[in-house]
Amino acid sequence: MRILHTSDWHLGQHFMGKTRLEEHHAFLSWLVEQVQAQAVDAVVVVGDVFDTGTPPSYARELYNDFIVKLQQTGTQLVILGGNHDSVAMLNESRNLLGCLNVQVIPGVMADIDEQVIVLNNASGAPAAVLCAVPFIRAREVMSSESGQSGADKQRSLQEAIAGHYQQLFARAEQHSAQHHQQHGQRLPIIGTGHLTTVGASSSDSVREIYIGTLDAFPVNAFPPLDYLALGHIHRPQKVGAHEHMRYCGSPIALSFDEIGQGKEVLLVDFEQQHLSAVTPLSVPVFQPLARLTGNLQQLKEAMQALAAQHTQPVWLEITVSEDDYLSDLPARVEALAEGLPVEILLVRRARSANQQGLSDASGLTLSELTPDEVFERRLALEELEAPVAKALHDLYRQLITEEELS
Ligand SMILES: [Mn+2]
Repeated sequence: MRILHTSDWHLGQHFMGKTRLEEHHAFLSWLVEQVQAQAVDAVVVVGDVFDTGTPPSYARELYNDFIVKLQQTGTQLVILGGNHDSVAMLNESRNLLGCLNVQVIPGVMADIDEQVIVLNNASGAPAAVLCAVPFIRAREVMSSESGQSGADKQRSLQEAIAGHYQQLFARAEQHSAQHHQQHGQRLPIIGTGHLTTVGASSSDSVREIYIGTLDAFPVNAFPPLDYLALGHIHRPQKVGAHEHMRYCGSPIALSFDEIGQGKEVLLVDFEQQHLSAVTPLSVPVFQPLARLTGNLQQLKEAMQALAAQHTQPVWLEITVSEDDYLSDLPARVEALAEGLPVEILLVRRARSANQQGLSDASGLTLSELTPDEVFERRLALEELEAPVAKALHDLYRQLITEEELS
């Protein structure tokens, strides 16, 4: 039995004025080829299929076309909702896709038996049970108790999520035991999740981690699954040192800080009833990205070096040092790129990090700052004593957490 574990496609992502359509199209074509070449029995997509709850038509078309192509290979597909996905939007085509060997779990289901899915091998025989857990919204698993502090809410949510896993796991064990009675062999139990667990590291494009939706779900609160397919974190990694608890990561770099992460999907094999191997498959780089830092002269040389290494245009994030006081900096940087196969998506000033104020003489724009940085900068404009500043900072965190949990 071979599963392909992937997540965090973010179809329809708008990236500093660029569309990812070409990359996503290339990735999904590659994925269908791999499914055939690697004899995959089931594909599991662990959330953030789309970048927003209202994806553009071309992104929906990519999704639909992928499903049609995969269906032609006879491979079972399970789609889970992530925090970027709209439950309602994924739900629209759920029944329709059910006719195409696709199970869509947009959110926690009213009938949780629908989240226990039997996965079949190539010959159509049951080979694994999936506890299909999407991104969990607090209101789906707990009733709001007013008066609870942010920390209490966090704890209640954690307990509710753990309870949800236990419920599904108990049902999956029944399936497995029944199979054992009939065929003398239990079925491996696979779980999914779209959340942060302790030990996982993050990146810029996973903003929720910094502002704390669910800080981190403890690894030991998961039931004893044979394999746990995780999504949400874009860097592929094991959780702790556990071979069987994995983030597959996003298939394309979704922010400049994801450059060089080695994007992959995971082939997960079960022999008899046990996990036998997890094999990463490297996803080709369909659009090269690079980050360059230096003064104007150094940047010019770095751009020329990059141009010599790549045949297709490289998307650049530029940080200018030394020369960053120049008021016509963007134009000067653009001029450096003239005639070279590079496209500059973002120009930063090295000194901006030390400068105060929301917008300042350097012309630093809001788009170069994260929401947290905006708050910190605004706070820095006030002359506050340290305890007051800290209290305001804590209140801000708490507000953000409560907003995310409500
Ligand atoms: Mn996510």
